Order: sequence, then C-alpha cells, then structure tokens
Amino acid sequence: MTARISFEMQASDGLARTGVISTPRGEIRTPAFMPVGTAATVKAMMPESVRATGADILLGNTYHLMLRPGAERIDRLGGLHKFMNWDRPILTDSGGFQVMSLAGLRKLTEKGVTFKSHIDGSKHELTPERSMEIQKLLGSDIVMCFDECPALPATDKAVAESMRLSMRWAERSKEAFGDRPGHALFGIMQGGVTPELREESAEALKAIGFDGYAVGGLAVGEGQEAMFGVLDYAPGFLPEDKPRYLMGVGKPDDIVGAVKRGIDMMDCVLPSRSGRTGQVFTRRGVLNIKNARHQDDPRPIDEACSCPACSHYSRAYLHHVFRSQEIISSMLLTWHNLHYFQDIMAGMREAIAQGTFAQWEAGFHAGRAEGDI
Ligand code: PRF
Ligand code: ZN
Repeated sequence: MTARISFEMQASDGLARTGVISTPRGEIRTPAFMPVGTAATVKAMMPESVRATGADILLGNTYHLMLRPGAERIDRLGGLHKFMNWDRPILTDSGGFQVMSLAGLRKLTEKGVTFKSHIDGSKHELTPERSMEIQKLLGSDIVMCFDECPALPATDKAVAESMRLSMRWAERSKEAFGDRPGHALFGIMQGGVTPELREESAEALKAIGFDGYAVGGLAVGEGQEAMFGVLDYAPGFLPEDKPRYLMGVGKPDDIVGAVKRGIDMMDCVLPSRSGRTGQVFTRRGVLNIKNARHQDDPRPIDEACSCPACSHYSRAYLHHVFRSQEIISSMLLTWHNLHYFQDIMAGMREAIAQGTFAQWEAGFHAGRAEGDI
C-alpha cells in the first residue's frame, strides 16, 4: 500500500506547475479545482456526476458537519466517504473560517473559539485539537490546520496578532494530528496583504513542517488586484516540492491568475452556487439564464461544451425550467458550471505540460466579454 500522500511535480512553465498528488483513495491532478460539498453533498449533483465533470477531489466542511449531522454520527456510519458515496479524496476545511463568517455570538481566545450554531443557536467549541479530532472522525484525506482568518479591513497590528495566533494553532494542530499514514495535514499561511507578515507566517509553517501549504486570508474582499499582488510573492515563500492551495478562490480569471503565480489547488462555491441562481460561466464570459432574451433561443449555452446541459438542452429550455423553479434547472446549470471549471483546469494542465501556458492564457482571455454575454 502506498501509505503516504506524495506530490510529484511533472512540469512547470514560468511559475505555473502541473503534477499529481497520490493518495490511497486516488490521484489528484494539479492544478486541481475542488467542488465544494459543504453538507456532505455537492448541491444538486450526484457524486458520480461530480466525478464525470472531471473532479478528482471534493471539499467538505468541519463546521457544517459537526453541527449537522455530527462528526461522531458520521464516524459511526462509516465515515464521510461512505456516508455521501464519494470514494475519492476529500479535503476538509478546519472550521474557524466558517465560524467567523456564519456562526452567531463568537468568542475567540488562545484556546480556540466558542460560538452559537447558525442552525439552532446551540453552543459549541472549536479548538485546534477538536478540529483535528472531527476531521479524523470524518475520515478526511487532506486535513486543514485550525486557523483564524481576520475580517477586513483590519490594522497591521491586528493582522499580525491574528497570524501569530494561527501559527500557534498550527503547531497545536500538527501535534494533535500526530502521525497518520495515508492522510495529509496542510498548514495555512495568513498575514493579510503585508509581505513581511506573509513571510513570517511561511517561515513558522515551514519550521513545523506540513504535507502541503495553503494561502489563506485572501478573497475576503480585497479585490483581484490586491490578491494577485500577494500571490506575486507569497507562493515563493513556500516549499517548491509541496502542493500550494489557495483557499476559497474563485472566478475563472482568478483561478487562471493564481495558477500562473504558482498555485496548485483551489476550491470555491461559485460554480455550484451560481448554478442555482442562474449564473452560467462560459468561454465567452458570464450569462444569466433568467434573462428574457434566452426564452426563444434554440442554441445551447455553449456549442463547444460537452456537458449534458449543452449536449441536450436549449437556452430556451434552461430559461424555462429556471423560471419555473424546476429542480432540473439547478442540476443542469451546476453540471455545466462544474464542467466548465474542470475544462479550464484540464486546459491549464495540458498547456503547462506542453510549455504553452502563455498562449493558452492569451486564448482564455481573448473572446471573453465583460458583463453579461
Ligand atoms: N482559512 C480557512 N479556510 C478558508 C480561508 C482561510 O483563510 C479562506 C480565505 N479565502 C477561505 N476558506 N481555514
Ligand atoms: Zn455545458
């Protein structure tokens, strides 16, 4: 048995890299996009359909699953993979970020965070130790350190103190995680948009030693220019031979810009959430299927897309089922969006392997319209 999770870099082109993360549950081709399966489901998709879009790995959430149905219950039922019928790798986020964005009445201390559930108001505690325990109960393949992502805007002092707390929590996360062959633990860099803090955070994580390194604290309202500003230097602080994961990103052009700057993994609710609100991502830009101009249009969303929505249905039909609030609308639009995001990843992997990333990127940007197409 290949007990350890390993990362093999196969080619690079500029700062962009392509490779494979090998796990006992299968390979993750990088750059990888991870669909979000917050509540043990990628909403509106069967697991085999998610796989058919090209996904090698899903993201799950400690915060949501600990509240409902509970980590101990999922463990008793055989773990998250069996529970949701997805036998490939799962990465779980550690909970702190979701507590800060979703929970009520939070209290942050050195020990961890106490909060009230956004579902029923019940009181809970998350610490680095409890987050590691929950992610183990879930059976997560790639476990994330427990961290704090400061809300912006924040002073440099507040960002520094928060980052240092996250680094102490990273050390406790590593200690509590222990030695678990076949499972990986990723550290999370914080430090806002300040190079010195990003570097201090990276040095602290490298001294502890992780199987992979995430860039946290971005895509929290700073804008693409500021995010790319950080990504121009932050990946360079991290080890070359380990996967780099940009958390919670993003739009197609964010993803392409991140890969160009040396990022290997990403996750975002955008393709799945947008599928349920009628926002559709295509090679030419974004379209909103609820717009009345689609109601007589016999063409598919994108004639070059091979997903079920584009292979068998017209814009007119998709407009109709969206307007009628039919469940198939969420199913088809989510499928298309996830398929399109995975097409972008496959295109980048291929181009990096061929040494043609710059041409691929030029093609990606050419023919894209700003705003609704
Ligand atoms: N930390 C964790 N999860 C996250 C983030 C973070 O900073 C972000 C920031 N975009 C998204 N998800 N643990
Ligand atoms: Zn399609």
